[in-house]
Amino acid sequence: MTTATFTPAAQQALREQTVELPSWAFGNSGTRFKVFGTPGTPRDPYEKLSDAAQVHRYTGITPRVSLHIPWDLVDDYTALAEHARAEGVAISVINSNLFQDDDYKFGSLTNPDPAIRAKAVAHHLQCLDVMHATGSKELKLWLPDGLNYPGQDDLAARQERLAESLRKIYAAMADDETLLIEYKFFEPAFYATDIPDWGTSLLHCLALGERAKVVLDTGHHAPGTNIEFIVMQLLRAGRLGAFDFNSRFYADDDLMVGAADPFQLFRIMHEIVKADALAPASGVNFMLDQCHNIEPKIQGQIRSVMNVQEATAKALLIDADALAEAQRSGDVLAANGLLMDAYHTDVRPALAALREAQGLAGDPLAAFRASGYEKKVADERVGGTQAGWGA
Ligand code: PSV
Ligand code: MN
Repeated sequence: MTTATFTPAAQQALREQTVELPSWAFGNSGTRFKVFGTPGTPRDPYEKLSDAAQVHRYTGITPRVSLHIPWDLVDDYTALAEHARAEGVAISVINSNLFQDDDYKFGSLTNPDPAIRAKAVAHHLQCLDVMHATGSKELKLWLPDGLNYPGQDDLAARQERLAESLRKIYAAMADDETLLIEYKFFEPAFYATDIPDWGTSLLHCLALGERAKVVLDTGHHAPGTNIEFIVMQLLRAGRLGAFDFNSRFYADDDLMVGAADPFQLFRIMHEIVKADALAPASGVNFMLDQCHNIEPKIQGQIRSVMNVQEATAKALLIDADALAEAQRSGDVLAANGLLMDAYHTDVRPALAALREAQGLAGDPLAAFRASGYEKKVADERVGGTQAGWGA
């Protein structure tokens, strides 16, 4: 395998790249069959942020953490934000939760009952309060609403109710705050989901205004979907607000990004690099949305960040001029070959050198494993209840 050397521009892009971490990745998670506990798992949002800060300490590119409300409810968000800052990270996107309240059995923002819709809207106002106390500027909404059976409710009426609920949330937001609307094709609903695809999400965003943007989550598509096409189209429209990295073999598996299909990740990063959307200034928030059910959680996050960096570095290696020329002249094999050459280049030594030049360990995973942090927290975090979905 050829090894890479980065151009100064590629080095700069890799230095500027950031990836946001999800607080929930540090708590326990699992399937409906079993949730395995791990010694040292955080018991509250403070400990989750401390663990997230470890990922930033070793990778240097994960300075922000997403919270999920009410999983990350605390009495004092100013104190939580201060704790994050002291640990070296910042609280960023606030995620609402519309999927764990008994009232939402038949929908939240789309529910036929106006009182339940009002409750779901009010939850977003609570999330806005959290944003104001923490300095967050982005509110993320994933809508689990949908139907299990044809005829269960009126498909069009649900869209109208949704539009009205979203208008109320959007109207409560300040001019410098962004509403991120995530789509997912199925689960928990099996017949029809109310925001199943990027088109539906985009239509609602367009109706709301410029500060409403689409969230693309890798695991939220039918098998075989060309995700890089969607990335390209949303970037063209200026409406890709956030990208939830993870990988999947079957459905919404939430496994480590780059684990199932590193070539797909490379193709996605190619579109992002081409559209100049990599840098934080592009306005696209790249995040991990993952659950580490069986692997050590902090290590799983570090590995994921490294996988994103490797795919990005390979995308940055593509000879854009040669590619444009091959495309212009209709040289299909040369064009495809340029992508494959970049994909098959080993970028790991060059990335290690880049990290070392920034004062980081060349191998963040090995450095973290050798640090003793996991043993330290396992010894310290005795008693209490380990965090998981719902806490
Ligand atoms: C839904 O499956 C989702 O991707 C949304 O982003 C949620 O907020 C998140 O997972 C919870 O893990
Ligand atoms: Mn997601």
